[in-house]
Amino acid sequence: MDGPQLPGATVDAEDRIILHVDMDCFYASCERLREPDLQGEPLVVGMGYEPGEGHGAVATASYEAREHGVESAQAIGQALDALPRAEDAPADHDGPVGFYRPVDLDFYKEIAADVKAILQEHAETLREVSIDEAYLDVTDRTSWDRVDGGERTIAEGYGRHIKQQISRTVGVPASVGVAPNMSTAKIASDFDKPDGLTVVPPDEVAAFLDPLPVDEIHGVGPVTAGELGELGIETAGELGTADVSALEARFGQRGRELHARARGEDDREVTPTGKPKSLSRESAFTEATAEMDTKRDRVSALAADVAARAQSRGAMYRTIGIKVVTPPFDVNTRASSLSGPVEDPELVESVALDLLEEFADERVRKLGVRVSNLDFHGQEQARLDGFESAAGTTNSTATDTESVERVDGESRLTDWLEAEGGAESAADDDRHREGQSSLGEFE
Ligand code: TTP
Ligand code: MG
Repeated sequence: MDGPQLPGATVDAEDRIILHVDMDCFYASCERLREPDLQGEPLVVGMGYEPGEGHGAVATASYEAREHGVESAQAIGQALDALPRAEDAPADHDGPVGFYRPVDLDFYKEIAADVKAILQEHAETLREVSIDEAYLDVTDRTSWDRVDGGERTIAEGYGRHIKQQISRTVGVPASVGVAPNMSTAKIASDFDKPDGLTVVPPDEVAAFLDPLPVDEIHGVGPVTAGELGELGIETAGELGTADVSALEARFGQRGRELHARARGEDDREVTPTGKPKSLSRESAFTEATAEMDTKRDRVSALAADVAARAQSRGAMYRTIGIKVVTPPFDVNTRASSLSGPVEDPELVESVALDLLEEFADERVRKLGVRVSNLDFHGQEQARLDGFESAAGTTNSTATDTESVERVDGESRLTDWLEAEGGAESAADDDRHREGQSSLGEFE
C-alpha cells in the first residue's frame, strides 16, 4: 500500500454511494418541452427526413417510436420505412406514423445545463460523461442505512429526490442508478428505463448483477458478448465466476477488468469535471471515540493531507473548516474565514484543531477537514489534470473519503427531506438536523 496512512481506519470502500444519471431519450424529451403536444407520441429527432433528402441518421427516438423499431444511429430511410412521417404518410396509410424534428443542439445544451445545475447541488463530486449522463459521488450526502422496516435505504430517497427535482424544475425525465461503485451504478440506471430508479445496496450487488446478460456490463459490446458466448458465458454471474486466466488469455488485460466488473468490483473514483469549489478529506474511526488526543491526531493528519492537495493544485483558500460526525448520525460542521486567501499548511492544522476544541468531550465517529473559498493561481489547469496521480491514495486509505466539492450545497439535504415529506425515520430526523445546523454554521 502506498500513500498516507491514517490510524484506526476501517475498510469501507464498499460504503461509497455513487449515483449515475442518464436522461431518457434526451433530445426527444427536450423537443417535448417546447412542443408539449408531442408528449406520448412516437417522436424521432434526426436529420435528412424531409422529402427529397433521404441521407441522415436518427439521433434519438422516443420510447413510443422505439416500439416500432426506430433507434439511435439508424439510417433515416430505415426509420421512415418503419414509421412514416405523419405529414407525408399517404391518405390510405393506416399503420403507425411518427413525428420528426431536426437536431437543435444549442437548445439541448441549454436544457442539459439546467439539469447539471441541479446535479451540482446534490453531490460532493460530479463527473459529466456526455450531454445527458453524469456520475455523482453522494457518499457524504446520504447513507446506505435502511428505513421503512429495512425495505428501503435512505439513498433510495435521495435518488428519488434528484429525479423529482430534475422533473419538476427542468421538466425532462431521467433514469437514475444508485450503487456502491461506478460500473454498477451505470448498469442500474439503464435497468429500468425510462423514468427508472434502481438502487443496489452493497449487500445486493452480486444478486443484482449475476442474472444480467453479459452485454449489459459496460465495455461488453456485441462482439465481446459473442466471444464470451463461445466460451459458454452468457450472464454476468458466469463471467464473474469464470477462470480469470482463461479470460486473460482470450482478452488480455481487458479480460481481467471485465471479470471484475461482472463481480461488481470497481474502485474507480468519481473524478470531477471542472474546477473544485472546495477540497476536503474525511476519515472514520473503527469505533466512536471521545479520546481528545486521538481526535487531534486525526485532524492533524487530515489537515496536512488537505493542505498538501491544495498546494499541489495551486489552490489558495479563504475558509478552513472541520466536520465532526457524532453517533448515531449527527453531522456538525464549523468553519473560520480569513481576511484573504492563503496557502499555509500550519494554519490549516491550527485552525482545524481550534475548531475541534468545541467537541473535546464528544464521542466522535468521523472527522473531516475542508478548505474552501478557493483561489487558483499559476498553472492550475496542469495541476488539475494531474489530480489522480497527485491524490494517489485510492486504494490505500479506503476509509477516507476524498471530496472535491464543486458547490456548497449542504442546505439541499434539508430541501430533500422537506420534499420527501411525512414519514421520516429516526435516521432521517438526524439528517434533518444535520442540514439545518450546517446551513447556519458552515456557509
Ligand atoms: P443516449 O443517452 O445514448 O440516448 P437517449 O438519451 O436518447 O436515450 P436513453 O433513454 O436510452 O438514454 O444519448 C443521449 C443523446 O445523445 C440522445 O438523446 C441523442 C444523442 N445521440 C446521438 O446523436 N447519436 C447516437 O447515436 C446516440 C446513441 C445518441
Ligand atoms: Mg440518455
